[in-house]
Amino acid sequence: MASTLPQRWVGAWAAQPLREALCVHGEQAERFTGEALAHLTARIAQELAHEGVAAGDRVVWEAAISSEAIVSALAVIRLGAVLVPVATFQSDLERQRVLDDVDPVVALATKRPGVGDKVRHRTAGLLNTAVAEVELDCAQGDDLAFIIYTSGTTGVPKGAMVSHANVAAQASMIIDSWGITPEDRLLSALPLFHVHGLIVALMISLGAGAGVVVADRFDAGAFTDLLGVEAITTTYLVPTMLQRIAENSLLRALSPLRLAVSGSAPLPKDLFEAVEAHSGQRILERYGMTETLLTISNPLDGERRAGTVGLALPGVELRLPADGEEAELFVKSPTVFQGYWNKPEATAEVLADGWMRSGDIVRLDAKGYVVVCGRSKELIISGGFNVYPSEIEDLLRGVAGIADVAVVGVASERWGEAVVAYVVGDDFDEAQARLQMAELVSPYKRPQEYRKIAELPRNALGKLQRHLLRGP
Ligand code: MCA
Ligand code: AMP
Repeated sequence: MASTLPQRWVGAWAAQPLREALCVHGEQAERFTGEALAHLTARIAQELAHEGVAAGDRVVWEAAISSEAIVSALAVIRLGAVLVPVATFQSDLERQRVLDDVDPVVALATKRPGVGDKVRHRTAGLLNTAVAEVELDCAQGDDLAFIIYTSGTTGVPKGAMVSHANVAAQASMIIDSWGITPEDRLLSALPLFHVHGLIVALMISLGAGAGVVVADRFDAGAFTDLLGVEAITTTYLVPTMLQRIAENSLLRALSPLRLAVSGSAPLPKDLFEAVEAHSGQRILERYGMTETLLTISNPLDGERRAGTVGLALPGVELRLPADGEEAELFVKSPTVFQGYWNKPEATAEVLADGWMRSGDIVRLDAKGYVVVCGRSKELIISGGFNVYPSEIEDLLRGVAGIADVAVVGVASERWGEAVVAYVVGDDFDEAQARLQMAELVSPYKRPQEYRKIAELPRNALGKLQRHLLRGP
C-alpha cells in the first residue's frame, strides 16, 4: 500500500520543517510550520493515549474550524484512532443519534457538553498533563481512519467506514491527477465534517506537503481577498460558493489560480462559462460520494468539459450506460468504503462484489465524459449539503396540524436545490413548524418554504408522486 495519510504528513513536515504548513483564518490568522504541526499533533496524540484512547477506538470530533480542533483531528488519526466528524451546528437529536450508533470512547467538543453521559468532553487544556509514550503513525491499510455519518433515507444516520487504505489510495489519485505539490497553497472554506473539506481539501493537501489555508466561514469578499493575500494557487469549492463570488462580481480574483475545483453538487454550465469569461479559469469539476471518495474528475491537462464530471480517476472502474443511454452509475475503486458501521443490511443494499451503487443517473457525452443527469435516490442537494426528504417528513409528521407532508427539492439559483415542504392540514401553523424544525435539525435541512396543498399527488397504489411537486 502507498504511504498512509499520517505517514505522508510526517514525511512532508520533516522535509520542510520551517515552512508554513497550515494557516487557520478565524478572528485572527494562526499559522503553523511543519515542525510545529508535527510536535503539537504528537503531543496531543500522546495526551489522548494517556487518557485511555487507543488505536481503533472511535473518537467523535466536533468539526470546528479552529486550530485546536484541526490539530486534535490530525492527532486522532496519527494515534490510529477512528475520527468521527460531526457538525458544530447539529441539533441535540442529530448528535444523540450519532453518539448512540457509534458509541465513542471520547468526544472532542468545543461546546455543549451533556449530549451523552458516557462520553467525556474535552476542550482546551489537552497539553497539560503527563504524557504516555505510544507509537504513532502505524495504522495499517485495513484499519479504519474515519466513520462519516450520512443521514440516509430513514432519518437514522449511517456511518460510512473509510479505511486508511481508502484514503491512501485517494491521496495518490488526487495528488497525481491534479498535480498537487509542496509549491501549492490551497484555500478552503469548506466545512470539515464531510469528505470534501476534511479529507480531500485539508488532509490530502497536507499529505502532499502543500500549504493549507482554511477559513472558518465562507464570505465571497473575504475569500477572494485571501486568494491574493495568502498567495493561493489552488482552491476547492461547491457551486453555491462560485455563485456567490459571481453575484458579487469578484470572479476576476480567480484568475491567478493554478487550479480551481468544483464538486459536491452539479455545476451549472452557465456558471462554468461565466467563471471562464470573467477570470479565464476553466473550473475542474469532479464527482464523488462519501462512500466512494472522489472517483471521477475532469483532467488537469486535457479538455475540461462544462456540464460533465469528467473521466474515471486512475484505478477506478465505472459501470456505465451504453452510448446514448442513461443508467445508474456503479463504481469499483480502492477508495470504495468498508460498509456502514453496524449496518450490514444497509451495506448490502449498496455494495456487492466491490461495486458501489451510486444512486446517480449518468450518461456519456460525445467525448465519453460522464454527465450526471439525475438521481434514482430521493436526495436533495442544497448548497452541497445532502438532505433526505423522508428524514424531514418524519419529523414534520410530529408537528400538530400536519395531516400529510412531502418534502422535495426545488430548483434554486442560490442553493442548486432548495428544501420545500408541501403540507396538507387545515390547522397547519407555519410558525410552529419552523420553531420545531429549528429545534430538531441542522439549519440546511429545514424547509425554506412551506406550501399548503389540498392533497398530495399519489398514484393508484398510494405512492407519492414526488416529481409532480418539484416545480418552481
Ligand atoms: C447554510 N445554510 C443553508 C446552507 N448552508 N441552507 C441551505 N443549504 C445550505 N447548504 C443556512 C445557514 O445556516 C443560514 O441559516 C442561512 O442558510 C444563510 O446562511 P448563509 O450565510 O447565506 O450561508 P453560509 O453559511 O455562507 O453557507 C453557504 C455555504 C455552505 C458556504 C455554501 O452551505 C457550505 O459550506 N456548503 C458546502 C457543503 C459541503 O462541503 N459539502 C460536501 C459534502 P439561518 O439563517 O437559519 O441561520 S459532499 C462530499 O463530501 C462528497 C464526497 C463530494 O462530492 O464532495
Ligand atoms: P455525499 O453523500 O454527501 O457524499 O454526496 C454524494 C452525492 O453528491 C453524489 O451521489 C452526487 O449525487 C452528488 N455529487 C457530488 N459531486 C457532484 C457533481 N460534481 N455533480 C453532480 N452531483 C455531484
